[in-house]
Amino acid sequence: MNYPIEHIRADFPILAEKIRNKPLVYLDNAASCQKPNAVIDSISHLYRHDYANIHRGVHTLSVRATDKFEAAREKVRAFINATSDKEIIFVRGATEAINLIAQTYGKAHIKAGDEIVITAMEHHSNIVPWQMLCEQTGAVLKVAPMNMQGELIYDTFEALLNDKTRLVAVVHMSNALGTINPVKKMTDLAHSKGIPVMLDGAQAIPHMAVDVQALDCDFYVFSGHKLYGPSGIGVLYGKQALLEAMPPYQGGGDMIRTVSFEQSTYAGLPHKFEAGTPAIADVVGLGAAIDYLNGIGMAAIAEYEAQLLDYATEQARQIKGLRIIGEAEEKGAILSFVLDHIHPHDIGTMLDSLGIAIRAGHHCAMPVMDFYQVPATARASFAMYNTQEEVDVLMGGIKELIKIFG
Ligand code: 7TS
Repeated sequence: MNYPIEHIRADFPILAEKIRNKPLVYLDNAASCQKPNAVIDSISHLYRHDYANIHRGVHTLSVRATDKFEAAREKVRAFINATSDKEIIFVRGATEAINLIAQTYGKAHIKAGDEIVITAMEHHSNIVPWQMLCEQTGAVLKVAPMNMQGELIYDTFEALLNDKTRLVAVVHMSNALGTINPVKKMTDLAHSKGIPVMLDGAQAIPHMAVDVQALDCDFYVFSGHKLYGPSGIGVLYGKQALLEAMPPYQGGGDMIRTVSFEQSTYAGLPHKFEAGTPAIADVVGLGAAIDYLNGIGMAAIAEYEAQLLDYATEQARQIKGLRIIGEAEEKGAILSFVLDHIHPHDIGTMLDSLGIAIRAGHHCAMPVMDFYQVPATARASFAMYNTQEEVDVLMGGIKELIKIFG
């Protein structure tokens, strides 16, 4: 395949950094991705030339900043193929989006005895907000199990859906295992029983083309910082009719139509859910990230990363004493593993001394660690700018570690 890897790498200035006198090998992309010049420059340009608060002023700078902000919303809409930009709500990240859904949609529709279905491979941010809602309402959280490969046990998921189920909230791609869930099939099944579906796309969005109309999900959430954009900004997509019917999340400026001491009325979508001054420059930066990704193409990125993951998996399987955690048939570019007799934190620290950044820990998925009976894993997570040579450096580092400590 003709993938412009050298051009892409040159677009990310941080990739030229030396860490401990070694070329940086950045494999912690599931935690956060690095940013291309296009994103960094768009933020700098806004602050240098076009910055003011949005939606408020009639003066030129405010109009310019508002236009750029709203243009970014349209870019997000097109990127996930939402029907209308009223369906694109800017929030702080996937975490805030899920909390928003729980505290607005959830509080309005979920009562004592109702059930919410998640899976065994959720990130804490798709567990705890639902537990909080259950505490507040008396609803019950149900967990669809997975097998040892880290795949959802579909039949059990199906059996969990009943006339008490009010919402299915499922991760599209697991951050701890890489598993890609059959979310279209799951959504169709839930809809056939009249149950709405929220998808946590925090990990999926940088790795594949996402079409919310094709998926037919009711909500889709993701963070900008895992999509080569800035941190502190994320997206809640919701079907317009659902969002219209939901009460607001936070009150304040920008989300109102009229305010008096007796009563306030709320703005229409999307502003109803965007109280206060947002992360203006970061939204513009997210728009620049989307332009950048469109220039390469999500299909090309997905194909390239699939090859990279296959290569890494093949190499890892040849290392004695290495156990891969998460071997789903459908898997994104994440390689979680443990080594005999070496704690994941020591793996992380030792690899750092070689300039290799991975994450070691529970990855905010403690129930997944419990399932595999490990305290933590080491996780190499790949992005569109990683290379086979970097995989080789990682594998060389692991082999060295085993030689010294194993
Ligand atoms: N959902 C999934 C599947 C995630 O992987 C993460 C973050 C979140 C939600 C929350 O995203 P946030 O941007 O709101 O924090 N995952 C990770 C990770 O794997 N390592 O650091 C953060």
